[in-house]
Amino acid sequence: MKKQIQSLIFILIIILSSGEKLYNPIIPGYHPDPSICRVDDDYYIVNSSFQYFPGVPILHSKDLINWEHIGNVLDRESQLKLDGANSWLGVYAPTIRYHEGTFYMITTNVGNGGNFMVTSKDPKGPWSEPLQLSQGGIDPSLFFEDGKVYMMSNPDNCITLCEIDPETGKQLSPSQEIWRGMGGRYPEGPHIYKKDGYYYLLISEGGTELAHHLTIARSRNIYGPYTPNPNNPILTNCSVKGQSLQVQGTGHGDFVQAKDGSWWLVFLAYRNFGGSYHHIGRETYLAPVKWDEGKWPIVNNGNPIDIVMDVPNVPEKIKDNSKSSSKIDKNSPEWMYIQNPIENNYIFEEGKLTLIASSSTLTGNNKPTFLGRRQESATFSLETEINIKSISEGCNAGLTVYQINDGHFDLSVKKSEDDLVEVVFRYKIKSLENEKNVIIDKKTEKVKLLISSDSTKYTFEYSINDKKYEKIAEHDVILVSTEVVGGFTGVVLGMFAEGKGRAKFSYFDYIETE
Ligand code: 6LW
Repeated sequence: MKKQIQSLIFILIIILSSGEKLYNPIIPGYHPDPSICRVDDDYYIVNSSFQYFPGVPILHSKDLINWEHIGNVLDRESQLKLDGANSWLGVYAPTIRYHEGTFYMITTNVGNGGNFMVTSKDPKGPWSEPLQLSQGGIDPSLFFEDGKVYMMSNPDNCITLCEIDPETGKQLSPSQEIWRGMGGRYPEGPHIYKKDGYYYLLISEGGTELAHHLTIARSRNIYGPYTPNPNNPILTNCSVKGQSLQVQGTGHGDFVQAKDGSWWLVFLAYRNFGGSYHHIGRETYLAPVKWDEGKWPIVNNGNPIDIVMDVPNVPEKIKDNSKSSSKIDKNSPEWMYIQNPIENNYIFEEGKLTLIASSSTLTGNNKPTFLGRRQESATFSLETEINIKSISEGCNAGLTVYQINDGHFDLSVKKSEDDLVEVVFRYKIKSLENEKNVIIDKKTEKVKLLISSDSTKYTFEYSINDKKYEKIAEHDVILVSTEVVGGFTGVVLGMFAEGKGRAKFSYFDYIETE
């Protein structure tokens, strides 16, 4: 009863605080390939995570607008091996589904084992050990009906369906091709929904870049034949109406029906900054869907997606103050390692972190010592402090603006074996590399490092013993954009240590300044 009253009060608050504008993205920063499910009043979204550990962030919302990162589905090495993974590999698009008291998450580990599924009664975890699945392709999804569990994915550029045993993962029926899409490249991201006697098959085409779009087909039989919607694509910004918008690359979506019967689509898109470039990754968006009985779904009235859209009765975005600053906290789900961490290289104390350098550099990408969080706002400032006494000879430690192992800016403090102390700014942008060093007094006690962005540039500064900040470099954000350095992720802001020995970070202050 108490729970029902709480839910009623919450719904009342939402109605009273609803507006006419929908602000996107609903989950900013690198959160691609969203999949969603609703259980009563609660919504859950999962995203792909690629080379980062833990994998597959899971977020919770009561209203589709305000989201909280509640955990990560794959948080043990036994569930997720990331040997050799970079921003092109690792965990691709996941699907989340809820069926008869159990949550299912199915995804692909590209480079380390392929398709697998985990389950849990509680979305916060712990999730089960993985069940390996034999059907290939990427972007697996699940559909439950009459005691049967169907899996779909896209081997050989064709959406393919089979039946599986959810207890063992064993394939129970042959893989059968069901749709090749409308002829766009990379038919992927399939999901099946049953509505008004039809099986609707939603997919992405065009690849995850500018031409990305969503198409849909339907059939009275789950195995087809599927008839395409004459009005495909049902979502695209790659059109005359969408061509000048900052939001591009709309695709990879999943429908959800709210308790009031309304339909919504979550999907990915990216925001361009400084031209046709995006650097903070593919983000999670929301749009209203009109889906009348027996008819095809219409997304956002057939209009392209913008940052602000007129949508009636949308819950208000409540500014989450905890997001404006990040603390070093081992237990907070936002923190990520590159590949499986070497646990002993990370010593957490209240708000502080000692990093022990691994033998790999960031560029070398073999379990480098790194801890970071997504850049979720185009404008931000990030500061840390390193006590000079805490750095070992031979250690280079600092902050990184990291897109991929061959695409990052780094600002650090380095102690050489001859006790020389330097502030180092360097970049690695594909085959371009450079380093700028400022020698500082050995008697310096502490160095502060500051990275900020106004959405078009990153500025790199340092301060010696609390004196005024000095700028060491400033570079266009587009240099670490997906268009320049590649990968499927977005910028992650992190601390790293290379070389030998250790260094202690006194804090990590990330503040969104938008
Ligand atoms: C993902 C595919 C896609 O698995 O890109 O945008 C791939 N869509 O569906 C990596 O995110």
